[in-house]
Amino acid sequence: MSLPTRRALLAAPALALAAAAPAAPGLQARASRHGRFYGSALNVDALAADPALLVHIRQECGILVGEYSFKWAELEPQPGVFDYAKAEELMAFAARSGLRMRGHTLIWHEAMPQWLQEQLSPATGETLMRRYIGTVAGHFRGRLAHWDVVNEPMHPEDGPPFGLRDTPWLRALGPGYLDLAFHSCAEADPGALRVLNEFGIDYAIDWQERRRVKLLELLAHLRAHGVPVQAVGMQAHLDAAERALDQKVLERFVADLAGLGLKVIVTELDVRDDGLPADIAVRDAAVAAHARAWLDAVLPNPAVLGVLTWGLSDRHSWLDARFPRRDGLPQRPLPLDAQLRRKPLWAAIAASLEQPPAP
Ligand code: 9MR
Repeated sequence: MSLPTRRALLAAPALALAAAAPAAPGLQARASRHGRFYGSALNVDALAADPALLVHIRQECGILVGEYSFKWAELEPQPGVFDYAKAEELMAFAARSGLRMRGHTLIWHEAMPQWLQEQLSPATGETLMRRYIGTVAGHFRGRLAHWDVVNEPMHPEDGPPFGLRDTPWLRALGPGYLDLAFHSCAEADPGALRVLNEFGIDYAIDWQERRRVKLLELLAHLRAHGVPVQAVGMQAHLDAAERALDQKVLERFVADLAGLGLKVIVTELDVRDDGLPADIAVRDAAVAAHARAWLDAVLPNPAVLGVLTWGLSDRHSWLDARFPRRDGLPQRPLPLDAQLRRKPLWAAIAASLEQPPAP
């Protein structure tokens, strides 16, 4: 087979070229060489609105997670009225694309429906939690690879034991809400890996060090008391302008998690660049180098099962609304740019995933 001439390439319709998925193996292909996975969060709206993105999702990913569609406010908008329509759209896309799904998330202090915030009390908490997890995890039983059973439970500054965040669940049930959540999930869908998912555990700065220390204490306690937590999700919402990335600290933390018998998943990787200059090449290089340094510290540990980014393309990221750049430019936090071209961050993730974990 002869290669197309430069003239033929130039003559090819630009649209066809732009729509074609890249031929080189995607991130999942690279991750799977060492038995790991790569995946992305996907917003259900993209299924109808962005077919070009879906081509690349299939090319790069082995697993997906709904960005919003599996949260309580979405699944049970009114008491006892369950609506799985959007979650099932994502499940169907994943199934016909040969992709696995993660469930995100059962118990969280955000995305709670209004009625739940009103009803949740020490008198109702246990029943509400048991019923919700039993119903929802039961509905998806056998179809999800993992559940983020409890999301973002840590906030040592709040004062409750174990560095736990002062949330409606904590106030209703005390620290035992975690036990109840993990046990209920284990009962309803024993095959889904049960994950505690957390952010702000990435850097060698005081408030994050406190979170790591307290999280390890909490997990040691849960494990010692037979609570069936099986993995920790390190969200990895990184900041390219943060200088306190200490690979030794990260290595130690992941080793400590593994020492408790836990698996680790990088669940929501992205790299904000609002602290960097406008120049795209400068930004892309800094974002890639930052993620590479973080991943190269975490991924060598064989307890790490895989990596997901919080979106695949810069077309859509929560960061633009949450941390808008002062110059008004869109952030460039994800592996593909807004035209769905692979960026230096893509290459950094690929290279880090390709290195064999330590034996
Ligand atoms: O990206 C998500 C955004 O679209 C939602 O409005 C928001 C609230 O449900 O959640 C965002 O995703 C968060 C995730 O669920 C948990 N970790 C932090 C993520 C970014 O805020």
